[in-house]
Amino acid sequence: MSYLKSVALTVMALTFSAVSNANLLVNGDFEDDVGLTGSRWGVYSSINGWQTYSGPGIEIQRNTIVAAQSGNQYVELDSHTGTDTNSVMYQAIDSLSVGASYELSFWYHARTNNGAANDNGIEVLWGDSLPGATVLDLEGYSRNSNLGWMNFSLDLVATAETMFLSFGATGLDNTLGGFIDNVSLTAVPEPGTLALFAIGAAGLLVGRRRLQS
Ligand SMILES: [Ca+2]
Ligand SMILES: [Ca+2]
Ligand SMILES: [Ca+2]
Repeated sequence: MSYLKSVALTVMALTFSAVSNANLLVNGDFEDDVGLTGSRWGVYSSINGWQTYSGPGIEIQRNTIVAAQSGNQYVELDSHTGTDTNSVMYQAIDSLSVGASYELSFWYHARTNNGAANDNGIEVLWGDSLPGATVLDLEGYSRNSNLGWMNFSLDLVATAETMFLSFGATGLDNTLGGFIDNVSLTAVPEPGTLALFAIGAAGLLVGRRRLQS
């Protein structure tokens, strides 16, 4: 492959990835400053991009129990203060295309060895109003299975321009639960968009070939 041809393909690949991979979530990595330093943790009614829907709040841990999957901070939703410690947090996402698919990706880590009692349960909810419907329910994971951080992804369809994505702790309310980190929501390119990119790529290649001949 000629140098120019490979540059053209690289530019197209980068353009395509910029179009399809932009994270639509605010603070999906939970790295925005909440005033934590060192290996500290705190519970917040809201953090940038995310609000508490129920329970005592969003617990941010800064490399406290495990190293973050990405950056320094991650979230535990079996939070701290009160008796019903399992919390739900949500983010509203605007300007979506009704009927379009979006890929949700996030990382999960079990904290305790009590998976049998669903101590580390995390559920994902999605809907055009709160609390939305459960679209994924992680149950039964134990830390002593040594699975570490696990990536989960699923396709979600927008049924309105504004959708609500929520994460909630489930199972034992005991301040110890599943961790989540590095959450992203990205548009899944429609077949028509892919076809346009393919036509564009073919056109560029033909153009190069003509210049070379
Ligand atoms: Ca993070
Ligand atoms: Ca906690
Ligand atoms: Ca728990």
